[in-house]
Amino acid sequence: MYQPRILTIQDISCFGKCSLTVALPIISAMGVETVILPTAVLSTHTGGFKNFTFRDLTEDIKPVTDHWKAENIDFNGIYTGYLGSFEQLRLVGEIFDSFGGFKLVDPVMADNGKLYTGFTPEFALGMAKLCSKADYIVPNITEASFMLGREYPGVCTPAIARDFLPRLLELGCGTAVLTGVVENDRQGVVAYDGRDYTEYYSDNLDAKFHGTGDVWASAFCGAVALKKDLYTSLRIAVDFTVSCIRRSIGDDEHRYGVRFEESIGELAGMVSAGPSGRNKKEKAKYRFL
Ligand code: PXL
Repeated sequence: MYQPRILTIQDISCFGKCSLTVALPIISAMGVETVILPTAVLSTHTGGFKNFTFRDLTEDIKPVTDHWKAENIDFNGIYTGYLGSFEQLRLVGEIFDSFGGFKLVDPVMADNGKLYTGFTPEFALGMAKLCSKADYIVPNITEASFMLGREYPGVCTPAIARDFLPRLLELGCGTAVLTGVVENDRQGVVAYDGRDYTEYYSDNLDAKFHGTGDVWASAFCGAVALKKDLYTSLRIAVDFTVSCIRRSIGDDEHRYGVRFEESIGELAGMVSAGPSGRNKKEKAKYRFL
């Protein structure tokens, strides 16, 4: 039976529950073969930790992908997350050109109006160029602001999302998804493919944990690889992320990452659950823009 295979390209933060240490288990749990290309190995992620180690693996990227080419290995999709340098952006662009499947770019760089340690506004423009080659991009509003050179508007409302999304599409991607959109007491995502806006919201849990963007993007990648429609893919990713956050609330020891391990068993059910969400009942329940 058909099993999709995706490649995910991002760092390994050994401690801290983000990037590859969440992408690999989450996408695998969805029944999708997950090939990894680590771009760097860090002792921890860079959010809130000091003196972390950083082993750059840029030099290994080309030999690894050359070997895959020689072995005729290919993919149904490629999902990129945290990338650490202009050279890595260039190499990933080459990989996009020479391997198959959908291309999903999570331009991991920033949150809450600020760039993460080590990133510059120029890097954000380089990331915007990589987005031109993507079928899907999934920035938060801070990353979108830096990539478009626009002022950070603060909380991303649905109206702000509708203002930003057409401009994100002008970067050249197929579908842009803004994550972290807040509508009253709900939080969710809004997508735009140049024709339709598609949105999905769940409860707005008043909690901030590191790595939730990576959890969301990983579940979204798995759902797209399984050929779920856009609405269903957004829904699976939001519902899974909310489940992970819910389990983590009150756990002040683990703000460096959510307790996704305890929710991972729910993913198989979310993936196999019937309707696409575009039937009448679902349409009545969730408002489309
Ligand atoms: O969660 C995103 C992420 C991934 N990888 C590294 C990070 C961060 C966010 O800070 O530092 C190394």
